[in-house]
Amino acid sequence: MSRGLDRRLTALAEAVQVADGRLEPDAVEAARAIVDKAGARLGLGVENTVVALAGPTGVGKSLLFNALSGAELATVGRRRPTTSEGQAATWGDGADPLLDWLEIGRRHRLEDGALEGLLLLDLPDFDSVETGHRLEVDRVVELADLVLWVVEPQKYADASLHDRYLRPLQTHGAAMAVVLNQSDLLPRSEIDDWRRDAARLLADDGLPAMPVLVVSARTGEGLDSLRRLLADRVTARDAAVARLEADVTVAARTLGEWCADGKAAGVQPADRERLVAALEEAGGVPRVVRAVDAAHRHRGALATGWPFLRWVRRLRPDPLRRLRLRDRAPEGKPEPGQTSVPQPTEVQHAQVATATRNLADRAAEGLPAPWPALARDAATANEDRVADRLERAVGGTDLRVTRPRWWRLASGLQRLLALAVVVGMVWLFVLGILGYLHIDEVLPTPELRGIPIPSLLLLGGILAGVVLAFLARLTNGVGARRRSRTAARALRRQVEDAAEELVIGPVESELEAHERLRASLASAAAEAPGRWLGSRRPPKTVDKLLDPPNQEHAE
Ligand SMILES: Nc1nc2c(ncn2[C@@H]2O[C@H](COP(=O)(O)OP(=O)(O)OP(=O)(O)O)[C@@H](O)[C@H]2O)c(=O)[nH]1
Ligand SMILES: [Mg+2]
Repeated sequence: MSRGLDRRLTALAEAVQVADGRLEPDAVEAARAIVDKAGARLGLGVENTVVALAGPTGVGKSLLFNALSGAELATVGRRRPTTSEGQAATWGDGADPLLDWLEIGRRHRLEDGALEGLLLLDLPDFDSVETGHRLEVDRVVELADLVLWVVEPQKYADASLHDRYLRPLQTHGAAMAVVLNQSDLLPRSEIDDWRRDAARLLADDGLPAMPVLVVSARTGEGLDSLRRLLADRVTARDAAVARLEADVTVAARTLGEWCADGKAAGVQPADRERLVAALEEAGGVPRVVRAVDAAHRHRGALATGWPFLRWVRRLRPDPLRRLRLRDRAPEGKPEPGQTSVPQPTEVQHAQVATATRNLADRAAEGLPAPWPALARDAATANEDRVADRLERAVGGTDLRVTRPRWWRLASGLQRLLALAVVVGMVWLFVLGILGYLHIDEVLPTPELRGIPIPSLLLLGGILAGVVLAFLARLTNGVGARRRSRTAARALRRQVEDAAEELVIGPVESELEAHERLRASLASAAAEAPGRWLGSRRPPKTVDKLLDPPNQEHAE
């Protein structure tokens, strides 16, 4: 019978789990209390039906209790308030665990076939001067399966009844009835007007379908109808489930006030892009990319430049070494605190913070409070870790700065050309000295096509070396650009991972939490989402659809 309720309770429990720590603690606690109460109540079985008599003082609750019990169990008094402690009359066996749970000490066992399973409670007055009475009534009204609101001709319109109990319990139409007592005090002609007026007030409270019974506890008039109503509910054993269903509906609606009826906008690609760009700036990525470019040119010049000018190059440090970055880091194995890439500046921090907040705000668009704040908190929760995480991302990136193979060839060639220059120079120097000593006839100078070979070696060596250096430089420029692009892509991937881990993941998990809450509340409320989610007060029509909420269990 209660499979639908079980499903709804499971859904509500899931919703409570998601809502915990996110939504208003009081509302979450209230929903959790419903889940706990329902578990306890269902655990005690639905064979017994708990019916509470509640109402203002002196309306005749105790007399009615006695009349239904057929015994002088309760004290009926003229001094108000009379009843100060709840007491129970039970029809049939097995009510004790339920009464223990209800914390009702005074118990009377009765025999009556028709009301077998009824557990009737006489309560103190709810508008008592005694706070203890009020608390006791509120406690039991919270737990009872069916509440009979007892009033009399003077008190049926009391604001405390309507404002404090009936209107807030709009959803509980199936778990309540109104008993107009002391009808013997009115002339017969006025009784119908009274009933009509009471029904009108109830309709105003949002309870148009609630049963209204006119009785007199003194004369016994109308008590048969009341007994019939009780017998019906007791034999149907549906009151406990109906009551809990109404409770679950209220809890789901209350939590639903913090839910949108659709999905959030989600993380926007443009915002993700801006965040990654800001993180790249903060992590010094442009600087590293420039260093990759410069390092390749630098190393290329050292390897392939004109040997006689290399010493100038050697005076300058290697741009990548200067940042203490490795050419080839094993990807995903960063070493924190190893690089000399500068820490983010204040301005860069601020830019990351702005991009983060914008991303969170836009992602949570379409959601009511507190979700935008939750998304923002999630997005900024890792703010302190940004600098470290970026350093790890940059330091751990495999920059893939490789030395091209042709450098060795070019380097060898340059060495050969340099040798030719030196040989030519020494040769010419020796020739010069021999000429000075006028013994240059001793060593004939070989020629190639009329050009003396030593001159050819010197000049040709210089010319070829410079041309080779120039061509190599052009090629190295191309290589540097290609390598810096590769490095930029690898760095971007790492920074994207960091953005995902620090900001985007946490934001998306909040949006998912909202989705989960929305879905579980929709199944907990057993209503189509959108009818009531996100609206502070559910529309009346929904109440009508749900009243009585146990219809679904009639099957
Ligand atoms: N005429 C008339 N008097 C009634 C009727 N029901 C109760 N009374 C009287 O109303 C007075 C109060 O009745 P109780 O049963 O003690 O009222 P109660 O609602 O239990 O009051 P508390 O215990 O103070 O909350 C008593 O004098 C009853 O005799 C009724 O149907 N007709
Ligand atoms: Mg009483």
